[in-house]
Amino acid sequence: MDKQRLVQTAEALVAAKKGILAADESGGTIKRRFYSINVESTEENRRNYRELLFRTAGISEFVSGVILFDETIRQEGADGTPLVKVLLDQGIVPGIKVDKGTISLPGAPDELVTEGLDGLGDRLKEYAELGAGFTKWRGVISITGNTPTSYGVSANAHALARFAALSQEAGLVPIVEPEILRDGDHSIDQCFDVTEEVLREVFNQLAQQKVLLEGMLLKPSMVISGGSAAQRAEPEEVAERTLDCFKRVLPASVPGVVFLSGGEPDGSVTANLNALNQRANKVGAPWELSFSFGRSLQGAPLAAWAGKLENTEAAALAFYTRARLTSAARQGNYVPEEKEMSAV
Ligand code: 5MM
Repeated sequence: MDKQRLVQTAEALVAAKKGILAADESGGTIKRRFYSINVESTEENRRNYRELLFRTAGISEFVSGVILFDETIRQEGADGTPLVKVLLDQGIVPGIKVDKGTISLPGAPDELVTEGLDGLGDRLKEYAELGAGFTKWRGVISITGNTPTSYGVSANAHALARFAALSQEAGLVPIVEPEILRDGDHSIDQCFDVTEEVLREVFNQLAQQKVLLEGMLLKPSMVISGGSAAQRAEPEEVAERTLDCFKRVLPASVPGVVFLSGGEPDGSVTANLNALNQRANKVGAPWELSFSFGRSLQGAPLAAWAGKLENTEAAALAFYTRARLTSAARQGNYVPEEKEMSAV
């Protein structure tokens, strides 16, 4: 394992002002996203849409890495240039989603566990040859009256750590994503408790499986109120509770946190990221607090594109604007813009 290279890549992914674009929607997810704009999910449409994101002029100012799906890492742009090269030529690190989605956890039908460990070592070797510098695996935890159970938490944490150890062995920086879904009416206190339990177990498993913490990134959800909670916590409280939780369970040797957006509206997820960085600037935090957003970076450009070639420029502008504002929030300098407010 080339430890130095892992550390360098992890640090580059959370370089100042920059974060990650999650464009790794699997077949079913991209189909749903395209359905929302009345576009058929063909290979050509998926290529055209993702290529326009990757070729958006100036995007490397804000984007350090892009998480790809298996199809995309093998795909060529309209002029025959591999999409991986389009990214590498701009100094953007290509990454790859390597999990194979979730199934019901045996013996715990209300919980999910992520598949994809079988044969992962060989797949990682191929992805490294194709140009990937990092990998991502997502575990899914939901907060309900009877979940998560300690069995559900430990099964997901174990798989995340197995994935991380295998990735580092292949020279790839693992992005460990234990997503606690926002669905439900739970309070921010319940989210705090579940986040603490999950991260504690994830880092316990990472330590047991000898993962180099300096050569990985954490992709968590923020500590927030459930999406349908009667009273939702404001950004300052989200920032305070999230950092308080992390201080208990997240080792300082992890170079960075790249938050997911989780389906939270663009305005509020950006304000939350901004409050997190403002608080970290004030009270201090050992980790870079950045982003690895899917929906919150792509909602506006997807709507502007609407599957039409003539909308490419408008979609690129929408993506550039969301990336610029998210980068501002990543530095604690975000000021909502009027145009942006009407677009979301
Ligand atoms: C972009 O969406 C990713 C792929 O999801 P599926 O495997 O369900 O198709 C997803 O893993 C994403 O990277 C994270 O959930 C973060 O995305 P959001 O939209 O929550 O920022």
